[in-house]
Amino acid sequence: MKSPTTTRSTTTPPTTKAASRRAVLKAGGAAAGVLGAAALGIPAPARAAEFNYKYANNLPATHPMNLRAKEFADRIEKESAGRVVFQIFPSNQLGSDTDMLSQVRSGAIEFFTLSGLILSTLVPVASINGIGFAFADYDAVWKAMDGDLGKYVRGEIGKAGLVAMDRIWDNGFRQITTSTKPIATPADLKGFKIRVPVSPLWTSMFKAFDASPASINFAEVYPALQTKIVEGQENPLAVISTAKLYEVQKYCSLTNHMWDGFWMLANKRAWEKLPPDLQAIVARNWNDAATAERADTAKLNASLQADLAKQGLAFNQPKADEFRDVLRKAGFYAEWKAKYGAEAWALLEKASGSLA
Ligand code: X2X
Repeated sequence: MKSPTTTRSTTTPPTTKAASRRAVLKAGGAAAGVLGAAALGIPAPARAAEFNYKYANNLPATHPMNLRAKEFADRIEKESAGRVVFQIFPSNQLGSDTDMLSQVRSGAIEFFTLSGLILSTLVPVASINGIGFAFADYDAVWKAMDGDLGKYVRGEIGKAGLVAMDRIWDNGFRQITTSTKPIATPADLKGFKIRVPVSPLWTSMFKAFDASPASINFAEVYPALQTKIVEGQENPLAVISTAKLYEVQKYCSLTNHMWDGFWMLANKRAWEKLPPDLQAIVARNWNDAATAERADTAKLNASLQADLAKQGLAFNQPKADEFRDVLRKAGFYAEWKAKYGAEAWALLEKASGSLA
């Protein structure tokens, strides 16, 4: 979207809607609901910057991703002397992940954070970090994603016409929640109705457990659990907490079955419109925001269990090896190695160790 390049006014008050939206964002987005209502249908921002860009995502305004995005968007505005201004649209305000992926491709939104697994509907290799039980811990994750595997994936994203910032943001290791029973062994997943994000890797993995996965965008997860369209879902604790999934789930099984992260994606034309000095400011700040968000999220994922237990979730800790064995015997690793190809698989195994 091209905005008029008038001088930024500091005297004209912003519109009421924009003012309340900014107030909520400033307050740390304490109330996603209020933010959602305020931002619905808002026109272009009152302050005219040279580059008014939209950044959209699927997470609640209270998640570290949105808190850090707001902080670093402010830095971008300051460092660029007001030439680049980001409006942040959290919580699927601009549509589901599937919708937003189309929008960032067309240029209707300029920036968008998306799970690599969902991005794989466009860039097949982007789901590779979600291979079941590949990473033992965060050290292995960052070694891969800040190293050769991440570089390879970003190269493929570039070939598909999107620009990925270097540092992937943390979603986290994923855990299974249910309204019906704890998942203690792989047998508990047989016939289990579980929501998975829209991605062939997720469907394939839960089918390998003989579960009954349903592909549902995150925007619909809470109501799908509430109305019992599905029995369970899987997400890191920071998402289970900020999206209040504990209100509609009883059990949380700490399976740590995969690591998931969000690529900060830019529409290519919007990126190339920024002169090099502004590209440098934007890239550095989004990468620094990712670093800060990783620390916040890892801390939350490690500390939230007690909080969530107080909210009524019953926790159990299944044995990961039993689940991994089922995947191996089902031919899951062999199948995905063939799909991604030997080169990408070797880059994964460099950080994960042998997955055969
Ligand atoms: O859709 C999900 O479950 C979420 C929020 O984790 C992702 O964006 C992949």
